[in-house]
Amino acid sequence: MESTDTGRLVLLGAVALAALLTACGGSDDNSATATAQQACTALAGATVGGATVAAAVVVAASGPVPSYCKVSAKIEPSLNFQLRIPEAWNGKLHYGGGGGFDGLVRGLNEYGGTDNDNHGLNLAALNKGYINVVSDAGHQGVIPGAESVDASWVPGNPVAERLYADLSVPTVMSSAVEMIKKAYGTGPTKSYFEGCSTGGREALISAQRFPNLFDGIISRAPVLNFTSSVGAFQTNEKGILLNPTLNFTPAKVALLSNAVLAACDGLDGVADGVVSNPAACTFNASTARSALRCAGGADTGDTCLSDAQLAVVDTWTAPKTFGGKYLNPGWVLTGNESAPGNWDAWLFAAAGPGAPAGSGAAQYLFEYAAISGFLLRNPATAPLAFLDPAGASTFSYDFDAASNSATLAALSTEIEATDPDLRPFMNGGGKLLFWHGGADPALTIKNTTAYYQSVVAKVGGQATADSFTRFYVAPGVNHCQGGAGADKSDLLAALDAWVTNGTAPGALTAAQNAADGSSNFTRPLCVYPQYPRYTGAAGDAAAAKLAASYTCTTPP
Ligand SMILES: [Ca+2]
Repeated sequence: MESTDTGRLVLLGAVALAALLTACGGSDDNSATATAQQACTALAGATVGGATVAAAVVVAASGPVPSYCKVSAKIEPSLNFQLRIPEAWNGKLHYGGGGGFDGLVRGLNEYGGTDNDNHGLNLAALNKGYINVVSDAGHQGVIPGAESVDASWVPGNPVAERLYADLSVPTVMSSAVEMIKKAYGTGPTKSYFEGCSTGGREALISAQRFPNLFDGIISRAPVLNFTSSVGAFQTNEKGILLNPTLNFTPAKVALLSNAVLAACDGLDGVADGVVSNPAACTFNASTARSALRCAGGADTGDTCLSDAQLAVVDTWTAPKTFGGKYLNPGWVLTGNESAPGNWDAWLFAAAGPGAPAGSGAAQYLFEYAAISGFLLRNPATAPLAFLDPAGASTFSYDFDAASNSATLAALSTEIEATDPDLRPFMNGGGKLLFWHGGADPALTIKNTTAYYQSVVAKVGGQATADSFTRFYVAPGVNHCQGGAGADKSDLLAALDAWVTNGTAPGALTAAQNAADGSSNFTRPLCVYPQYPRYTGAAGDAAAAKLAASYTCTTPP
């Protein structure tokens, strides 16, 4: 400990000297100038802000990850988090949210490769010079590689449950800021939160319940309505797993998608495989029935949909209410149901060869985990549905039973991010960006749209809302990333410009990148309710790939 303390004194001296030199040089850059190694030296082996700390420099190898100081910290009994400290700190903090049921400290470039996908938000922030903070939210999932699909930790673990619901972010922030002060002699000048899915929920929870914690927040595809989302997952998967002869083949999914595209793709000015003007698209489950139904209603092959298959489409699009008051507004038909990562992953995936369709689908796995862990609170819960000998036992959970009402109400109050009153956050100067993929098969965009509109009403109308928040829709994009649309967008830069310079964001630019990181095409990322309308030359394939050929347009 003595050598660490000595090192810290040397470091603090260096920081003070560097600050003095910066001041003498007349620079207006007030960020602390310790290197990653110096920050690591200051923190390694220490106990800071209630957390025990290990820290070491990770040296850059091939690939997109730079050299950085990796700070691994733990708050007893079970809250783990990391700080990733860059070589040249920009003075700001970026807190990257979790996903699913959390349960692991997410990697810098979670999906590997060279592409900073939308789940590579942490790496993108580190590369901009932010100190990146990520936590496991207070528990550890037990299935390697599927930690975030595990809720078997919930029964009998109220501390972890509360950390997951809302307290892990402020708890980690408190320690993280203390660590930064120890390493640099000063806290961050600005702190931002950015997350998708559960990370998007954590973003909104922070704005609603801890309005002074962050200067700016980005909520992507948030899990707003936990209870009704789980209910909708159950309803959707019942219609698939309980119908072993359903046979909703990929060819039939493509048949449906192509029918939607035929009706609606061109309504935005270009047939590009993305319905960017969904407000003008009237193709719905009823249209599908009249256009695609097999003669007589029985399955006669891949050129039509049987009545059982059309019932799946009905269920997908219909509003559903659970427990008398928890509304899921249903999904829209997008024409991207057949895109990889869409219905295949979320509705129909099998747990393995020979297993039934849906048994490995994400909606089923999350439904199973949420109901067995959070609602039935069954301590014998298997971590994953297909490991449970009881199989689809969660299908019998009745959201409408009076005996379940109190549990649903308690869980809703604890975990849902539906409070529209963001006035404390707004009045404190906070800025908030919403983002949602237009073809999200996990969380319906209708929820985010409705919540955004509820915020607009609560704060006093559109002009007031526009003073602190924007809602961006990314047409054709799946859950958080991927799909037929342009899924890459630098919301952090837009947020930072708004917070630090007062530059309110308008239309941004989104890209879809190839696996090697090169751009397939770009599009404007328009402020809701606008959509990108093609205004380039007709039939010009090169122009259609460029954002400059589109104009953000308000639907009539
Ligand atoms: Ca189109």
